[in-house]
Amino acid sequence: MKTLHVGRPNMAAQFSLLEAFESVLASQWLTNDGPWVRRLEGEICDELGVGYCVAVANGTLGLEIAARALMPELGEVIMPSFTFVATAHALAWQGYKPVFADINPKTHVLDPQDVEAKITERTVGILGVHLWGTPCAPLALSEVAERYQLKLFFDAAHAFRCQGIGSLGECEVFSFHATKFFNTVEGGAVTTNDKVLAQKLRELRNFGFRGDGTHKVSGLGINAKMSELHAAVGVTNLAQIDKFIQWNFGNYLCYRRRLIHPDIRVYELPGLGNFQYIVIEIAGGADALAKALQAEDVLARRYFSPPCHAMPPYDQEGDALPVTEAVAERVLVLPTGMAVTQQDVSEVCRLILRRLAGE
Ligand code: T4K
Repeated sequence: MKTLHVGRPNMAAQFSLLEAFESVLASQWLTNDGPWVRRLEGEICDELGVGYCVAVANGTLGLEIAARALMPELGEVIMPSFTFVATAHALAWQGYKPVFADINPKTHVLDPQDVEAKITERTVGILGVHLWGTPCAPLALSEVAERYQLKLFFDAAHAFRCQGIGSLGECEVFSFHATKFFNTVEGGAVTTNDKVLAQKLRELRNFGFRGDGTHKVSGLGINAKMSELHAAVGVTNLAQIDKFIQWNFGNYLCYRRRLIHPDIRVYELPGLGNFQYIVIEIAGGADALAKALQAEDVLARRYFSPPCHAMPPYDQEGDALPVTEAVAERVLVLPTGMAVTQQDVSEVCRLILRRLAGE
C-alpha cells in the first residue's frame, strides 16, 4: 500500500501555478503588500463574506499580532489545551499567560462554563479554537466576554470555508500551512469586520509602519508579511477549493459508511465544513491502533496528544482538565485530502476493523 499522510498538500494544476509565478517574477514586486497579496485578501473576503482580511506569513504570527492588537495590556488569556501547541505558544511568546479551560466531550471545543470558572481579575481575553472546523461556542463565549468586558477572538486554523466562520469575535485567525486543505505553502490571514482593527493589524504586520506614505511607525511592529509568491499559490489554490472540499467530503462519507463498530465514534461537523480532518475516537485509547496503522504505512496522527497543559513550558501549573485528557487519549486523525482516494479509504477502514477484531 502507498504511504498515506494526514496533511499531504492539495495543489492546483501546475500550469496555473507556474503561470502565476511567471507573472510575479516578471513584475519584480516580490513582497510588501503587493498586488497578489491584495488580490488574495479580496478573494478571501468574498469567500468568507467578511469586510477585511490581512494576509500574514503564517497562522502563528497571525495569532500574535491579533493578540497584540486586541489586548495592549498583558494578562491571562483563557484558551483550550486541546489544540496545536502554536495556539498557546503565540500567546506566551507575546507575554500573555495561557490559562487552559476544559472542552465539551462531544464537540471537542471550549466549554463556556469552564471558561467562566477560569476568569480572574488578571484575565484580558478569551481565545477560542474552532477545532476540526467546528465553531467554538461563539454565542455562549460572546455572552461571557461581554459580561466580563474581555476580548474574544478565534483561532480558525482548521476552519477555512466552514459554515459561519470568518466574522466571529473581534477577529479570526486562519492558517494556510502546507498541511491545511487550502494552503499558501506557509501563510495565514486575520479576518474581521472592524476597519480600525484591520488597519492596526496591517501596521503590526509591517514593523508598525502607518502605511500612509510618511514612513513613520505608530509603535511596535513585527514582520508578518506574506510574500507575492505565497499569495500566488493561494490565489491558484483558491480557484480549486470547491474541488478540494468535494473530494474531502467524498472521503468523509466513505469513512463514515465503513467505520461501523461499537468502539469507534466518527466525529461529525455540526454544519457545512471543509472536512479536512477525519477524526475518530477509539474507546479504550487510540495508541495501539495508531501504531498498528503506522506499521502499515497509514500515517494516522494522534492530534493533540499530549495536550498543551501536559507539555513544557505549560506543565508546571499541574492543571487538571479531565475531559481534555480523556479525549486526547481517544482521538485519532486519519488520512484524507486529494492524495487519498476512496479506494485508499476503504483499505484504511479494512485495516482498522481487522485490528479492532483482534486479527
Ligand atoms: N492553530 C492551530 C489549531 C493549528 O493547527 C496550527 C497549525 C496553528 C495554529 C499554527 O498555524 P501555522 O503557524 O502553522 O500556520 C502540522 C503543521 O505544521 C501545522 O501548521 C498544523 N497546525 C499542525 C496541526 O500540523 P505537524 O508537526 O503535524 O506537521 P508535519 O511536518 O509532521 O506534517 C504532517 C503530515 O503531513 C506528515 O505526514 C507529512 C505530511 N506533509 C507535511 C508537509 C509540511 C507532507 O506530505 N508535505 C508537506 O509539505 O504540524
